[in-house]
Amino acid sequence: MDMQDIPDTDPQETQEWLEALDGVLKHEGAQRAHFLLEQLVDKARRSGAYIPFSANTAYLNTIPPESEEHMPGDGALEHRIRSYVRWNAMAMVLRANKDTNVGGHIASFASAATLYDVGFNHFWRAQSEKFGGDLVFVQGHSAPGVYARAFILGRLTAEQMDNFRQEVDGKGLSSYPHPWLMPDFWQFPTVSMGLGPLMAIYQARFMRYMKDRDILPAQGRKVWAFMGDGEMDEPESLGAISLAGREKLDNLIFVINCNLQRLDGPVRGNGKIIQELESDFRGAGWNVIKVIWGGYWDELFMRDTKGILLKRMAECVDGEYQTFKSKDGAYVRKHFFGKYPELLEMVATMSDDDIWRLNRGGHDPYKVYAAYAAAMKHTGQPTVILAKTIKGYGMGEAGESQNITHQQKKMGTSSIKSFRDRFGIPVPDDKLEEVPYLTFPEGSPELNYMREKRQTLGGYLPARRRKAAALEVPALSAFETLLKASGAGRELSTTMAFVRILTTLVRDKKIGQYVVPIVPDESRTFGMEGMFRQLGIYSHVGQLYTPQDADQLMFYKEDQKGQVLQEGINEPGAMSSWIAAATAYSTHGISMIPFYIFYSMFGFQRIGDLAWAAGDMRARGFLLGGTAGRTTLNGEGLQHEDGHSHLLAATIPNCVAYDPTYAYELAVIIQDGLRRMYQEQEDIYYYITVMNENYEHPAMPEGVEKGILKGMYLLREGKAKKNAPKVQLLGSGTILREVIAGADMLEKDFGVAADIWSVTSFNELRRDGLDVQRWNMLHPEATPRLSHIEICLKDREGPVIASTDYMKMFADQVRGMLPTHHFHALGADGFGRSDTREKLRGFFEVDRNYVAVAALKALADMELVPRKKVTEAIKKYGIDPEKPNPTTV
Ligand SMILES: Cc1ncc(C[n+]2csc(CCOP(=O)(O)OP(=O)(O)O)c2C)c(N)n1
Ligand SMILES: [Mg+2]
Repeated sequence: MDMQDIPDTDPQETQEWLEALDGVLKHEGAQRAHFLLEQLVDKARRSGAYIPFSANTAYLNTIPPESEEHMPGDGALEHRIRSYVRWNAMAMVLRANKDTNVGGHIASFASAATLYDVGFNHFWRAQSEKFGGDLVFVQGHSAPGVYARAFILGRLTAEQMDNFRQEVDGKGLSSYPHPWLMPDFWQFPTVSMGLGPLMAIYQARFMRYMKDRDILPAQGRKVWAFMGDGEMDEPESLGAISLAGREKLDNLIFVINCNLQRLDGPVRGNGKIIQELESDFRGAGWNVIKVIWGGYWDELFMRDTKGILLKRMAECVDGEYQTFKSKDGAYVRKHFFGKYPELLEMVATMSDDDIWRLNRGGHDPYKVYAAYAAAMKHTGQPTVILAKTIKGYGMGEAGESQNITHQQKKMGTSSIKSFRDRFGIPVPDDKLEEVPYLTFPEGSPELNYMREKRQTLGGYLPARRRKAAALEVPALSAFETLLKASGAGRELSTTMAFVRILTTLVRDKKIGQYVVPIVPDESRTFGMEGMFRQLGIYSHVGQLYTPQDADQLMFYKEDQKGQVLQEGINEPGAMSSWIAAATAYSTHGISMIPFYIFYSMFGFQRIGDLAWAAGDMRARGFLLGGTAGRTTLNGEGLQHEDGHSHLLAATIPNCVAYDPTYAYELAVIIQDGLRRMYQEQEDIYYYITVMNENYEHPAMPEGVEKGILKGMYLLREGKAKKNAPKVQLLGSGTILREVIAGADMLEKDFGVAADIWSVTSFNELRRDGLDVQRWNMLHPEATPRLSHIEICLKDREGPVIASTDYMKMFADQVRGMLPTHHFHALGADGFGRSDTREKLRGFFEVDRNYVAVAALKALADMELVPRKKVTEAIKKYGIDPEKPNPTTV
């Protein structure tokens, strides 16, 4: 039974207990009262009474009026400024949609205007010489409001405002916060709902990590994240809140704009989203500040001695609250207050307009200020502010509190007129249809006030820093041992090679401390457990226990100055940490070098949208897809064997992906990545697959570095007799070794000369090829340019056979770059399964046998060998031609 449904069987007794409590509160304080209450509950429970747990407090503001910190500054002036911002935000959407239909949102910001305004005027500190700055995640659909304010401040022009959502010709404004599109303005992409809250938590944690490791000074910086109430009822949004609570991230403030609606209708028509979120967050250890009611209600609360108003507030569901605000004062009187005679009596002297004016907390700057001020001061917990607002506030009949309001981008003149009147906007009737932008003249008190406020807080926001000081990255010679042959019988995997590179980097005097190894509970899988002891696992509280393996060399060492981020098992958390590290050059002005290694199968396909956001954010860092390939991770199976992560990586324009085979290739790729990202400060990030298959590694051949980076180089020239048929064999990752074996078989068994190419990146070859083709199309009479793959193969004879551990589509990417070559791609399409590598490679038809057969078949198609040679090879290599297609079984 809910608290509110339990009948009061003895009001006098109730009164006595309440008075006793009042006495304690008055004379001994809240802490003592809290102690006594907990004792009572504990006693009752231990006596066997069933007292269900509730993490909820009354449906009231958390901060009582007498405890509110008073807002400094000029409230009337701020109201006028906010009204102009509201108007311009609406105007830019209406104007942009007059003849373009490009869309935009009015209702979200209309509900959130006060929440942003108070922050801009009083709280959010910009990055400056002396101060690192607060990080503000703006909710995606509120972007027009942020542009509107920047416009009034002269940071954006009217032309830009008119080009809202029309970016192609330049001087446009992006639809939502996108650092890729507005790299000096937006810091955090938030419009893929759910990612903002998740990333904000890890930003706060990473900020603390940098501080604990003495890379950042302690400055009391905060991460502020705005989000919608609809956005907050999803796993991505709520899933990480327990981490923030557990780690006591008091540098984090969430502001949830509870306008009770999402896109289609109410968030919780039959319940109360604020109460639901309150218990979620309190249960997760957060400080919850509810800002439900505005100041006009305060007097009514004072008169509500019997708690009837509170009861009515508690029993109304959000669907009703929404409906009230879509009607008028008379409706609210009848349907809200009208339920109880005492309440009707309470508002008897109020006009319908007075009733209509009874405001919600999120629209009352004084209440919002008090909440923000309390959040800033709160220590030991993250804070969430649950602000109740009205969606489409001010839009009147065009959308206020209406289900259709989210996507409303047109408003009739009468709605614009009432908006004007409601906010006192000086636009005459005959100009209404034009919806002109408003500014405050130079020297006006409003403009001076706005500027002064921002000056006090260190400068304008949002603002994004594009570069940090360049790092001095080590030369390739730092990885010398990997450039040499591993030696006879000394086998290692590329994962082991990677760990050696990482170990070298963390020891580097210049950049070692900026390296951030990130592993999602998989260090032992990748042979990285040596780093536990060597670098320490980051923990804000250090290590409060003796680890079980304390007597061992590589014990599980947690440390406040630990460098390794040891994250949870599934990837969104670790990826969010990686993003925070990979954007530290911008958010903190210090380049960090994150290496996040994970099972490649649990990478892009699990956290694809975060990888996309990382591209948008211009993240710089390394992602390592471990245990990669469809057939290389023997024994696991369908869910673990990845045959497509490179294709997913290819969808991100600034993600550079490689599938190396040899330790020296990996060293060249990582060294160049360091140079490009941290020395040249290119806004790219790397995806590199590494494998757990052990084999010998040759020494780096002379002069191959450029080819490695461009995507392919000649590894071995075919050496068969004169006039022998020739083939070009391409391979990547571990399958390159099958290609080499296939080449040997072709030469030995069929006298075919096979040139072998190590393809480190089909993705890069394709990008380069497309770029060249585009140029050639647009310059039809110029000497055609050649792509890298064309340069490699132009003087080489014979068909091209490419084999990889990924879907055929992966190698097929270069088919169109080779118009004069016969091309055939082998690849591992279909669901994976468990077995040995050898069996799997036969099953998926990517092994040496298939390389040889495919090469012979291509030669037969070109009439360079007789067809019966292909049949002979099929027989000789034990291939069953009637074997089912692996994609179908
Ligand atoms: C991942 C994702 N799915 C869907 C959308 C489309 N979408 C945009 S806003 C919105 C509703 C937002 O409601 P709420 O979070 O309450 O924000 P409000 O506009 O009410 O402040 C939806 C479904 C999106 N942006 N991202
Ligand atoms: Mg909402």
